[in-house]
Amino acid sequence: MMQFAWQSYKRYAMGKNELRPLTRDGYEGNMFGGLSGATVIDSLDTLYLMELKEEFQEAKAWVEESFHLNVSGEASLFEVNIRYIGGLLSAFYLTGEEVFRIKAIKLGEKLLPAFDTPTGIPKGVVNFKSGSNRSWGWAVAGGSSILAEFGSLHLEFLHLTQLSGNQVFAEKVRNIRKVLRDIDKPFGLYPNFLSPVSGNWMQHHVSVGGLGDSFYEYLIKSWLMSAKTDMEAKDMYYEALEAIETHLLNVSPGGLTYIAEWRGGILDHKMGHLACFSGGMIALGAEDAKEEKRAHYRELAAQITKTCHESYARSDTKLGPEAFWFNSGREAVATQTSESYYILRPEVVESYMYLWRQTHDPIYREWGWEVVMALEKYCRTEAGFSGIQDVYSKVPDHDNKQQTFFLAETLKYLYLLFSEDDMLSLEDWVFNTEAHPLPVSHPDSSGRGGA
Ligand code: DMJ
Repeated sequence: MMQFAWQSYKRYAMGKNELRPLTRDGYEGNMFGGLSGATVIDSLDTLYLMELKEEFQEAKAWVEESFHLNVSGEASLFEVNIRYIGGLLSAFYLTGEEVFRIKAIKLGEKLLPAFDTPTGIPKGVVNFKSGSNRSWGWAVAGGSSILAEFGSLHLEFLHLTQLSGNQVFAEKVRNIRKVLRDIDKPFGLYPNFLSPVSGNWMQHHVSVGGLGDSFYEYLIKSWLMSAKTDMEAKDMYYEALEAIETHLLNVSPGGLTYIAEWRGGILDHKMGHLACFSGGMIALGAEDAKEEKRAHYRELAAQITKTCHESYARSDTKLGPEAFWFNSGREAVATQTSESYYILRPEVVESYMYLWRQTHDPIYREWGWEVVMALEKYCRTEAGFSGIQDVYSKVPDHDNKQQTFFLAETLKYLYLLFSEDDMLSLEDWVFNTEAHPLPVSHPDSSGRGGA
């Protein structure tokens, strides 16, 4: 599947950000500030791991010859960080090739103007030409930074400092941590919108899905990546998880455990596909919890992952919708056609991978295989893989996009699900939120991971 996805991209869209398989052309999108080749950078480590050597060399050659950083558009700080910086860092740690290290650092420097705000909380958008920054227009009247965005820089920025010797990257993310640690949190919860000017929350919307998700993930992973020395990250993670459990966690009448969304105390009884990463996160964090909580977190992780599997199993295609609800007697299904699409997202197979590593219960490989079969049946087209508009229709209406995270994450997590545990051991690696592996900073480590 990876070979087919890569070769289709190479044939029709090499150097563009993403392949459009129906129209057989490339697409640049508007998130990357004029940078190209997002699929190349996002695919490097997956190709390398799968020992697709020729394909990896093609990707590497493109980075060496054609990946230019002298671009001048507006970029998403978050997306450039998780996809480009994350992809380049992993490629460096896996191969030791300098080109990846150098380009990661240069690109990191281009992101720094996003942090020029009164609080040091970065704005979401950075202009590569002028060095100005701004918030997304849709984020509480254009005045907010997004928790999942400014909260998902920590892993990559610490590695940028380690590989460049430049402390500025680490200082930026330590300051974000300090602001978040010191601020009052309603019921211990972290709302999704924060003003980078005043440092106050802008709206009391809390979600473990979109807008919030990877902030929580980066707390537990910061702890793990620090070889379990970053106590602050550890404490913030378990405190946040307790608040989520108290205020957002629910069990449906049919017995399905889910994490709802919280709006100033009122719950939306829905879970986004994005929130399904949380089964894996809770499993990953279970072993370092207080002893009396460990078994509980293992069980919670399994129950949430089971619910996410139900959202797949209850569709006609056996792929899950973008969001699913628990109300009016309907459970784990989308209630509007506008939420019925599947865009090749990874979160559910990501959780299967973590739960497999933790339990070795064969059910997770069975569920992963169901996804493989469904992808082959409904998402494979003649010229690459595509998302679909409606998981409840057996006649696929393709969305004409082979998302870069399909190659970075979905196919990588599926591959790891069917690999031995020492393939990127969780003792030695953490995955950034785009599934790019970064080495744990063991006290005796040389600074390079080695595969
Ligand atoms: C990816 O870019 C990352 O996993 C991000 O954290 C959330 N959205 C997509 C995949 O769904």
